[in-house]
Amino acid sequence: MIGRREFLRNSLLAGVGAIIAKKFKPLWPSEVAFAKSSKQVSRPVLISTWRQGIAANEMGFKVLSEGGTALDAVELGVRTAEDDPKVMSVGYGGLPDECGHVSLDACIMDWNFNAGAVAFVQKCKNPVSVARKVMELTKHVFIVGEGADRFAKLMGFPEVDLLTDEARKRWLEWKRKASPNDNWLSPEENHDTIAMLALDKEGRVAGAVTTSGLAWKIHGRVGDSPIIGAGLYVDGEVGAAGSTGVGEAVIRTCGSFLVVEYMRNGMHPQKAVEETLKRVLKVNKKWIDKDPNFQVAFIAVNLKGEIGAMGLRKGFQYALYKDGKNQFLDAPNLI
Ligand code: SD4
Repeated sequence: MIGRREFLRNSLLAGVGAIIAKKFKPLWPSEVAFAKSSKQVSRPVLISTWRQGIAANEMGFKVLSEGGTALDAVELGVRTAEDDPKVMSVGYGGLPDECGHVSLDACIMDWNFNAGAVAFVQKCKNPVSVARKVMELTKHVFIVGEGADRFAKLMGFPEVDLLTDEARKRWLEWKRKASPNDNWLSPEENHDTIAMLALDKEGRVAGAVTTSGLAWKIHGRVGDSPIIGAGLYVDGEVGAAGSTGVGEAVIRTCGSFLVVEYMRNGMHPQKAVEETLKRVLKVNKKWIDKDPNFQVAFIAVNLKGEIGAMGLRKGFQYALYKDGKNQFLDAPNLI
């Protein structure tokens, strides 16, 4: 048993030690926050946008359980949506542009700032995997259009006609009703891009986004989804963020990058997505005020496994795999 005097001496020394440590080895605010709550670390975590996120998370968890990394989890996770023709806003079966052509956009990013992206892909149903090939096998980040289809073919991806009978039927109906007042921006017809983020047990974080973009868009239009910093951003020392909704609004604010920067400065992911949506609202107010369907939403995760999810308007839903449970949840909204 230690005596009172020894106890006081020890506490004094510990106090002095702490002061010296503080003086000579400053902790950054994020390190302090991490140290304070490191006991609450929860891994793995998978978070994906909209209903198709449920299947994506299931697949992502399977991949992680079989020894895959966070990167493998997001790639194979979002492919479940790309392959499903019933998901009419992603991959095969996606709704076409105003000319009846389906064009796909996707990107992927890992915890070491490696990134790959493709846009305006018209012949391959798994653009996320083509994006991963761009990331791993080339010195480029972003390949678009004919070049992206050519690259996909070279990489051995089969050529596919992406327009299903159902999507064509919907396009014909839209054309019949189309008016000169359409602004091509209303996400009413589809708002189900999948963005997926994963944090694996080892603390590696990665993300992927894949979409057929806004339905009936102008031929050649590309949104935020394949743009690193807009539709997705990952920083291995901080966390990751991804978006869904009207891409133009996200591009104008570098949305996902902003979420990650807010987290870097110590914000909880929930606060980070909220602050970013406030910025989106401020910058895009003139368009948002005019259109009650104008939706933008973000998801985010930090290295402790804390998450954020929020929509500009009511209605945004996401799937969260955490602590062994895969749940489908309603996100809060800003306005
Ligand atoms: C885009 N952000 O092309 C995509 C569309 C989307 O949910 O997310 N829909 O602008």
